[in-house]
Amino acid sequence: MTTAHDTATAAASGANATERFKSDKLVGVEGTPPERVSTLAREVLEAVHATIRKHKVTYAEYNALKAWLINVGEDGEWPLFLDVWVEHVVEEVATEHREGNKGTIEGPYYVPDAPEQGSKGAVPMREDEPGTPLTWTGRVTTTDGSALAGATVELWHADADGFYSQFAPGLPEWNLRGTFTTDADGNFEIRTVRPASYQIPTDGACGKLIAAAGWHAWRPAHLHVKVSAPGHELLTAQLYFPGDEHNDDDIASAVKPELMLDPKPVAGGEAIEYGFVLDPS
Ligand code: MBD
Ligand code: FE
Repeated sequence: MTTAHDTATAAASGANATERFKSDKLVGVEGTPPERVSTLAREVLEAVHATIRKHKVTYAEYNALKAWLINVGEDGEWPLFLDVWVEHVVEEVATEHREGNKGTIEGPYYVPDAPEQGSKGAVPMREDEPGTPLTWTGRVTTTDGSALAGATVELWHADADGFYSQFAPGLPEWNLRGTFTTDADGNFEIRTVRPASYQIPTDGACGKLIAAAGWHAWRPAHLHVKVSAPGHELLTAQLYFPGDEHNDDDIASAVKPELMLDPKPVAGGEAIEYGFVLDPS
């Protein structure tokens, strides 16, 4: 039997992430004053120049860098590279004013418009979906504690083998991706399965960097969410499971103590309780 394991490649998931990004995001610097573009570009380049001087970078190393950067593009891994090693600082700066829930990075595998499941239901999954069943209950409130009815909770996560639908082959289109809407009291209840820890693709340019540097390629198991309500800031977050061996050395630096779940064993699986507090916009 052919499984996603046998056929998932960096080139395939990277190309998907690149196409996805190009179709979803408004990209451009229109409206950004030239002084700001100049400052940012100059300071990034100055940091590169300083590194070259400090470490006396050789022509061999410079050419290896050039070849590697070309590979990142060829493998479609710019979304992966940037989201793993850069996005966490952008997220930190963007959300430092918040009083509500802590968030974290979006990463490369979000897809908008996942199927609507109401306030209570299961995410789309295969009949024999592997993994420990999870029942997740929670409430969405605003910073003064009042419930937000009709708030949207979008959930997406890897399966029990660490694969994301639409980025690894062989999975139903919306597997483990769903959109939920809070009820009149701000509550939701979601049934899904526990995801596995995630290893970023090792056969592409990012994997080459990791191997050459002697790093590891792992993210701890996580559930991705986007939570939104009219008049409130969009919250993008990930929730983590205690005891995962990569909670303390996530390659994407995206774990925060506030985002740790506390799963309780129940008949037929585990129950988790986690709600969200949104900042008024
Ligand atoms: C992921 O699943 C992820 O969440 C991030 C941030 C980067 C790579 C893969
Ligand atoms: Fe992820």
